[in-house]
Amino acid sequence: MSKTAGSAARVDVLRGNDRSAALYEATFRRLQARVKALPSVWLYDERGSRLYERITQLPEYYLPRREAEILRARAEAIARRTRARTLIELGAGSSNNTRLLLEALEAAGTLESFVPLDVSEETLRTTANTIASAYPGVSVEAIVGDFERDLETLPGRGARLIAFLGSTIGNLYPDERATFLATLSAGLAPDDALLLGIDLVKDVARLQAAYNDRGGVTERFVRNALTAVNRDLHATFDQRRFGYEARWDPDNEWMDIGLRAHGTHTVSLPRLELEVVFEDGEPLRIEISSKFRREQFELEAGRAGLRVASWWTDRAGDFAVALVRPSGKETRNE
Ligand code: AVI
Repeated sequence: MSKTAGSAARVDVLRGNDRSAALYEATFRRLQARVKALPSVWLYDERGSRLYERITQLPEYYLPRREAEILRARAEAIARRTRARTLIELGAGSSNNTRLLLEALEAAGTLESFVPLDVSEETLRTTANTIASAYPGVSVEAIVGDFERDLETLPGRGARLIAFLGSTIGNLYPDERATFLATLSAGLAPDDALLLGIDLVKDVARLQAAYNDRGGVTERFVRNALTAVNRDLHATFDQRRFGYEARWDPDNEWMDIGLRAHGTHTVSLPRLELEVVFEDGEPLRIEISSKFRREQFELEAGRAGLRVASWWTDRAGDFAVALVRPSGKETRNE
């Protein structure tokens, strides 16, 4: 389905019904896994997307500021080296840091189109229209879709730069990450490039603080996943019967973010014909947020047929931005 918004932005909605069916199926499966979990897509309804925007402004949540520091210093080099005609952004949200790339690519005179992709239609429409008015020379073709399922059909003319910022790659489980990178890699032409925002392993206290902010915004964001499941699946999650918990898992090097049951109780999900028993103290994982080391990331990229052409960090070494190319495919730009 294609809808033209009031401004110059175009918004395509991909396979809305299929997406819901896949989400319900994944919800059914994960609630019965050894460690119970919900797919993290539930976090990003309209309210969740707004709460996430608030998280990005929190003093404890250093990620977007570190990424902006790197992009401010490197956007011109990225534009020069990629000469991208199409900028695609996966999981675009409000595209705040992406504006640094848009500006550099526009100044380099190569950019023709911007393709933001996100699951949250309302947020995407706002972003697409704001960017269409700020960059009248760039055609904005937004896609409501899922960055894990809709990679095969990414559009674009000429050299494409596919940005996946904010360390959202860390929200994928390792096997999902491998599939994601391999699928992206298979669809890349020799002149295409990926730009990934990657949060790095660091002092545990700082990581814990970033996901346990004093104002409780992250807790509200995470609890909103239960509200969304209750609304869409007529489920009976009771917020009072769960406590918020975000803790560092040193074995997997990820933040384990979710809720823990207070008291043994049963939750019904009538639309899935499912009853789930939570034991007292049992965790319900809502998302993971993996933190990375350079060598490990390069290995993973290599396994997917990708090579890290550049790896830039902020001054404090908290965060990295990687420019990644398909390996073994000739490029004219490097
Ligand atoms: C979107 N993603 C990179 C965020 C993160 O840091 O993993 C989601 C988030 N969850 C809690 N705070 C932020």
